[in-house]
Amino acid sequence: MNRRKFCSKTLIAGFSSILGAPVVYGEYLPFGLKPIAISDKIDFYTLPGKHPGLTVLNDRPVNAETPAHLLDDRLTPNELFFVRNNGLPPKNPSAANWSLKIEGESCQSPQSFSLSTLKKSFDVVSLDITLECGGNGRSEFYPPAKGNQWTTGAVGCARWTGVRLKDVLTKVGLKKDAVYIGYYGADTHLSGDSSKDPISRGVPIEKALDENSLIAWSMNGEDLPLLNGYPLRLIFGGYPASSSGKWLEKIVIRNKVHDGTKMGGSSYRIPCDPVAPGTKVKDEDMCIIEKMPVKSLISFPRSGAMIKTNKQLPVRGKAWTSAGRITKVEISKDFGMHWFECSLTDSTNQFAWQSFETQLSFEEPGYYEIWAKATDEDGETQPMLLPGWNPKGYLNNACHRIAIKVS
Ligand SMILES: Nc1nc2c(c(=O)[nH]1)N[C@H]1C(S)=C(S)[C@@H](COP(=O)(O)O)O[C@H]1N2
Ligand SMILES: [Mo]
Repeated sequence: MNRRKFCSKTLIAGFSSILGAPVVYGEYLPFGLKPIAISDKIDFYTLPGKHPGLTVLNDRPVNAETPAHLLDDRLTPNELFFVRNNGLPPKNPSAANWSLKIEGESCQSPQSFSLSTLKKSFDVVSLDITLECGGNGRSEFYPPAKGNQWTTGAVGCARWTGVRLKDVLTKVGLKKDAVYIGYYGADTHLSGDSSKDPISRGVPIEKALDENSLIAWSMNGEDLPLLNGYPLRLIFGGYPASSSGKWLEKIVIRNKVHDGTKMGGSSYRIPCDPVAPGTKVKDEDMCIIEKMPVKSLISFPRSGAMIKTNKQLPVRGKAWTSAGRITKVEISKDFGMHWFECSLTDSTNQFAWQSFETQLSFEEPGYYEIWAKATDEDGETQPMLLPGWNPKGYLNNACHRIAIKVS
């Protein structure tokens, strides 16, 4: 019998330093084998309160997306909800000492509300609302757009509980010239410069006064996770999620379009008129995104699934829109030549995503793609190929595609 040959102590020490952790049974590791976490580049980096299956795109600021197959739940669990930070979250925010200021040139009587006053003084409502980052799908644009290379997972739908922003704004009073609101959060700029905001965006006053616009402290019946804005945030369905301010400390009522950080230039703005890919667009020709497009995503099976011929394969997913409700979701297995209509659940309220489901079977062995396409109440539908290129790669609502191998 051959005696096993083991790795030397020096080699094990080297592995340990690459892994950032001691290799506990290192002395038994056969010579010639490398820890798989080195050869497969396994990522042990997990975010506090978040599922290890999230794809971390950046850790400073934290940006993490949810793989499509982990978006199969009717409501996205808190630990699976994507994270998009522009700065550094507050360290240990205290709900007990939290206060929300409402002020601004178009505010009649500026006021501060503690979290408990908010909860006591206004109607408490819960709504299922989809949040999607304006840059979701950015990775597909060509020429490429700078920024987090989101694939499909900067989206989720949760049940948010809080008070209507409208009720709070009515309490402090709007001056006649109020046209916009802006938010400020307790997160800090990456540079450490406290005079700079990581982001301070907002919405037109009509959107702020919408029944569905919330100041929320709870997500799926629990406190907000720290990374999703604990203890208080704004929720605006149908808008780019960048308007849903996290760690909310202050709302300003403005007599002009809010001019906070990331309201101008190419941030969350697209050419007012379509441009050819790669075009440089002047600031004055850019318009603020005020509507997220109709979209869908296949959450089962996961891309790369292998199945047998003539087996019924269940296919499931989610669809959402800023306009009313989704009226139809179709699936194709032949690159969009033929489409099959799926069964579709109702939405619980406006801006909630809806679940679709169908079954497919495949007669011939080989490679297939399954594509999904949603249509909303306005008759808007998803393009099969990339929609209009824009400098920052926003609003990609091309059909979601997954790959299947049949044998
Ligand atoms: N204070 C604050 N609010 C913020 C952000 C931020 O960096 N700071 N990011 C915005 C952006 S760009 C998005 S897409 C959403 C992401 O919300 P989530 O991290 O809860 O998924 O929060 C928005 N609200
Ligand atoms: Mo975003």
